[in-house]
Amino acid sequence: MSYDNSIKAFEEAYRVIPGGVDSPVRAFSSVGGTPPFIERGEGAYLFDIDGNRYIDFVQSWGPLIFGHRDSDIESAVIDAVQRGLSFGAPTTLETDLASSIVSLFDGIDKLRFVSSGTEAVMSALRLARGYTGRDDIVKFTGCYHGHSDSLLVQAGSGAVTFGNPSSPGVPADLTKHTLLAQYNNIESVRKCFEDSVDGIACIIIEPIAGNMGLVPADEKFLRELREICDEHGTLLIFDEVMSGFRASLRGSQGIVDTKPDMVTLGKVIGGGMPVGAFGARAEIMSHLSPEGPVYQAGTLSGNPVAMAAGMASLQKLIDTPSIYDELEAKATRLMSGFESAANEAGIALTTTVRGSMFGFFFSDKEVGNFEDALQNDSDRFASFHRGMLDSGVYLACSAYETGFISTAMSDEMIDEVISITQRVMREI
Ligand code: HOZ
Repeated sequence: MSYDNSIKAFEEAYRVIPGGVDSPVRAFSSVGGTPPFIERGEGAYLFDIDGNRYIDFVQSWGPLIFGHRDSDIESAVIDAVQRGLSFGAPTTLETDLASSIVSLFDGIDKLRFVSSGTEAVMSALRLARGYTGRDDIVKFTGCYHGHSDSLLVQAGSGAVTFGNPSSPGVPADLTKHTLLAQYNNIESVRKCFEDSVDGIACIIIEPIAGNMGLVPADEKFLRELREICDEHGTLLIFDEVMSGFRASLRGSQGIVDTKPDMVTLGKVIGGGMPVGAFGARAEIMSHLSPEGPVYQAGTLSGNPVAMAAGMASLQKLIDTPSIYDELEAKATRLMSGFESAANEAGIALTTTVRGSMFGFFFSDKEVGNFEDALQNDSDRFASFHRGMLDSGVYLACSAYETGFISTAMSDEMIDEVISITQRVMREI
């Protein structure tokens, strides 16, 4: 496979964009080589500017449940574009999408749209602090909630990919209010409550963590978090930017019983367009401006083209709920194939599936938290990633990200990927 055009494009991008990319993980730094520059997507495939074709398991990091260029979503976007790109004024599209989403999430009466997951989480935290009158928050090592200051502490995703779990430029005065607990370890959460001086406004968690690889929280652990929050008057926030509409139609709520006080959603509800949202029961949301004093705003919030794409995508999911069983069966087929291939090659591999999300670690240990995830053999991951890419399989370019299945992938395509995997596992 030749990457000549991408290599040249990367050099040119490097001159005007830091690292040549607009989001760090995309630079391929942890797997080596040059990122393919993408020309177009079609169904299950991506095509790069060298004319290479890849089966795409990244799916724009989650949103493209129906693959690239789904005709319903494309028509809805074209129709919206023809009526105007942005108004900075209310449209009924926002109400339609908000109504559909709140009807799916128990305990969420209202939500507000923003333009990204980072913005959704940042705004949710401000609201939680404004509502409770407390400053401290609890987050879990390895959970990534976007790049806002309070949350860029021991974050997974791009931060850990580059070995910098926290970032310079984030004042210690801010992060002193971010208390860290270990994922799936309730004692570490209790300790945060003992240590907190200012009182804890909220616990924020990815109930299905997708940014330290795919690591779901135990049901018992989530129940215990709910109990602790109720005991202390602390809000429980489920960050479902990745798992919302991916793990199930109702995100983690379709899988476990525990209900959060707030939910943050992101890219997936935009069907490929930039969207985020945060929601809670009406009493909490009434603290938000203009109903209440907690300020939050955005010119592109609820953008009509993004709302139209999100609504078209969500409507298809609501109309065909069996999609989730099909996607999960495909993800399971792929991960079983990866496991058998690793087994035959004498390589240790642990895999996980949640709905259309899949993850794998080059490790013989079950992964229950960030510290376990770091035991992954990163050199082997890099060789595996390269071998798969060179064979036309586009996997996330970091061991600490999640893979995604789309409805555009057939069982035959997955079987073809499994036979490639068998060869690559033998070679690495
Ligand atoms: N770490 C982000 C996904 N979890 C990467 C997003 C991107 O580079 O587009």
